[in-house]
Amino acid sequence: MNSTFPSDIPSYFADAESSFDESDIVIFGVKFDKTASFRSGARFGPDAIRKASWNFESFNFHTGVDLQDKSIHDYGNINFDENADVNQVIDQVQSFARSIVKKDKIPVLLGGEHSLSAAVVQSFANNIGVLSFDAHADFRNQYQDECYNHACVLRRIADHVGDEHIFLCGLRSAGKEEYIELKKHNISFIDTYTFHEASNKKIIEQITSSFNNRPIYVTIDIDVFDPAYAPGTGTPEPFGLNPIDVLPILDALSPKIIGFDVMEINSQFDYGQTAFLGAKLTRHLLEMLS
Ligand SMILES: [Mn+2]
Repeated sequence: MNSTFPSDIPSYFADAESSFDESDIVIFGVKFDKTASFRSGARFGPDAIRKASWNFESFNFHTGVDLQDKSIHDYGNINFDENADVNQVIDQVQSFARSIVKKDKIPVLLGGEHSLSAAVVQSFANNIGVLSFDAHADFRNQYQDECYNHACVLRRIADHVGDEHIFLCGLRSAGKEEYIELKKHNISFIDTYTFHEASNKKIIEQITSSFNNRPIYVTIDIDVFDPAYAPGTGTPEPFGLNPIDVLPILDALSPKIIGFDVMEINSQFDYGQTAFLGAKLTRHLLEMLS
């Protein structure tokens, strides 16, 4: 949709003005969505988030941070062969993310389909915890003959960090077999119905106690939010979270956060509101990272 964003805004994430070498945080995009099973188009996510990012003031009075004071580099999008399959792209993302992590910089992935998050998690040692915001369990061992399918991402993450070091927030959709697997593997989660009734304090306590002081990687599938806030996504699922309700959780965990991603934004299906939400969330997390 050409009219969603002005055409004369820069193509990089707003306020990400540092070079790679001088940066503490590296943003990169991956325009890949080949395993999409319902509505593809998450490949448009990275650039839509970047364009939307210019809508906001660089200073946020709520966090007290001016993003211009942070050393952030926007690498752009990772190049891959247009015939590349998901395994090849996963390998590329993993080695690129590893080059960031090795230099003690914080990786921030803009997706792209959710399967890519596993590659960034794998670029860290396996002594981390992963907080996943997702409407879906994505806990299938295989889907459509692929191990790295968007429907398997949490399972691949569990393979790396261990079942007990995952927390899933905002669940409201899982196949019956998948739900049984989730229970069998004893994955900690808070579903959207429980989340709605619980206090922030209780939710934060539950998450922090399950991570037991580990460093935390946060993966956000934008479909965790109610389609009223995030209609621009491949598999929208009603009864979702209200975006402002996740901020206290992110703020409480922020001293432990070592990287994050924002995935599955598909700007073909809305007027930009999902990309604006993704960009604002990205900015908020960037502001909170130490
Ligand atoms: Mn999802």
